[in-house]
Amino acid sequence: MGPWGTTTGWARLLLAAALAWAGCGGGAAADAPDDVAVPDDAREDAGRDVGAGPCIDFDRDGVCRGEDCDDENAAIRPGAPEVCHNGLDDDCDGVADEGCLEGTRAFFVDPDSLGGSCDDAHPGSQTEPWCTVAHANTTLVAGDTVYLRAGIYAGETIRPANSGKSAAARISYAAYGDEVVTFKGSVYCVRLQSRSYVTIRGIRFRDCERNLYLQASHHVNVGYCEFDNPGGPTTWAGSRIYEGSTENRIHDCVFSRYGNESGSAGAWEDNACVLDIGNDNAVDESDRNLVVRNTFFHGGHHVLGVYANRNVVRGNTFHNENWYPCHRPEMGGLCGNRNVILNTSFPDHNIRNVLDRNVIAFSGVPADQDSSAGLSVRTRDNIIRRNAFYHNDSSGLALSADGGNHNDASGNRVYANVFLHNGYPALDDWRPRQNGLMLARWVDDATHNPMVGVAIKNNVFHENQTYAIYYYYVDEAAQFVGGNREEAGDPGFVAAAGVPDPFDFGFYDFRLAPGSPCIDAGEFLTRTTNSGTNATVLKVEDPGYFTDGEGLVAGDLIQLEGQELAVAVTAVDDAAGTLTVAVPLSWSAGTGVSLPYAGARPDQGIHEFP
Ligand SMILES: [Ca+2]
Ligand SMILES: [Ca+2]
Ligand SMILES: [Ca+2]
Ligand SMILES: [Ca+2]
Repeated sequence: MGPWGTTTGWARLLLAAALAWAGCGGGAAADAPDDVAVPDDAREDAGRDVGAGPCIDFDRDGVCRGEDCDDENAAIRPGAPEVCHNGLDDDCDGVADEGCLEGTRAFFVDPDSLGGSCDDAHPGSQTEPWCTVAHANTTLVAGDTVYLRAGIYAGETIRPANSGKSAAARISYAAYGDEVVTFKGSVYCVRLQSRSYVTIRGIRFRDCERNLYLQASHHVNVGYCEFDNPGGPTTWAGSRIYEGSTENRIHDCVFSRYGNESGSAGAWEDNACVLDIGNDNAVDESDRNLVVRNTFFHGGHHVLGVYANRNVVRGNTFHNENWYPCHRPEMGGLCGNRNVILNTSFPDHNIRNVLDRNVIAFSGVPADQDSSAGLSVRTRDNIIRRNAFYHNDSSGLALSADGGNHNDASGNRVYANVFLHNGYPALDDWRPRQNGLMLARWVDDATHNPMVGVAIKNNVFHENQTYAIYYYYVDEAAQFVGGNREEAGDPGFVAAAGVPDPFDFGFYDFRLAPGSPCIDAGEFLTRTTNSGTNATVLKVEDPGYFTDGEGLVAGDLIQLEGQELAVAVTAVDDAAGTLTVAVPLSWSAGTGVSLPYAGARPDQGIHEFP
């Protein structure tokens, strides 16, 4: 059995949490059998499963949705070849990119001499291993893998002198088998500057001053790692992907605990964040990175910040309930904050990010303000869909222009999300903070961009305190709003009662139960403006609902009104107003366009029934 032929126990726990939201657990049928390293779903054990139901096979790969860990990508299914280095689990065995380091030239670092006495003058074999990662850094060339044996790596940094050359010829650092490899107390855990094609896998990092720093680097894969700072932050960002770092893939990791209260009496501040992509204060094209199936929690100012373009953030879980000591006796001396922020100082930048199928929950009370949203968006034209927003302190989602003309939240496409029980701020009794979704310009003057063209469709709002959607100095008539279920009674989810522990991501089940009023109650997202016969270019009113996957994941499947075939989008042209699809279709002008749906029309919410 080679390294990563099996999955460690802690990785299994992560997978269980991530799969519940990555689409793999969203199907109508039973969860995966136990022999694929995913524990049984607690919901089934509690007798709450809705049953197998009919076979839905949107991607027509011959595997029904419940057994297909991605039913919107025909290349991903049980039995498919595992595609290496894409950060995805192509064969649905519960592990991404397994076996992909086998066959590379292997070296060993073994500080505790488990396989043989270590010496950096050794050849680096399993029985004659090196002692230090520092030596590996200077030695590895493209095509090499260094396996790290169990132990504490105090003060070490992953910082290769060379780059890999291609996806197949990488430089890789991996924990050996299931062994527990822990870096501790380094100035940097990982520091890559102008490096590419590097893989880091299965390593725990504790209390490094800076965790994962990817600077001007590309095609770096980081999987099954943990970055945690119980000792508190030493700078603003625990991890950063910046200065034009692109096409990096961060998957199946845990990023946690980077934040505290700073300042002094009368001016307490919320300090630090867990991971930033791009730069809030400069144009930084750290675009098209993939952040998939990670768990993020406990940041000071936020957990994840995105300040760049076309990044894909999919199937992650976020929470930031009150956790760090602060001077708020009314909160028991503990503060939290927002989960995710998309911000910019340059309104023409930092657009078109995709936030899909994430859980964004339990934002907390900051050290410096009275409330926080789950997701705060101050940039344009992002796709925010199929996320579950619940129990956030103020809004689940806040679209705002906090920085005046530095910000512009126009043109976001907010669809098929669930907003449950947001907007009950512990300390803030101001009505704009008490809703599911808020669109706000704080000042109604020319120094604040108007917010226009926001699409809000097919979302389900339930048990948010005051309103589903609240507009503050924003013209509702200038947005595209329709097909939502806005505080209209029980939406008929499979399981949405009670209050989960913030770490229990499987507690709610936002699939629709039989008889749900959300079934077939959504709208088509856009409509064609041309007609076609066996054609592949659809002109549509608004192509911005859809993504071609940015070269990171498969393009969206779309399905036309009155048709059963879902086909993949291969290009989205905003300027031309077109979608190009992989398989020819025939349609008339005015035909509705949706993500894949069953029945007569799309459903409301995250999951299509049955
Ligand atoms: Ca399928
Ligand atoms: Ca599939
Ligand atoms: Ca796999
Ligand atoms: Ca893969």
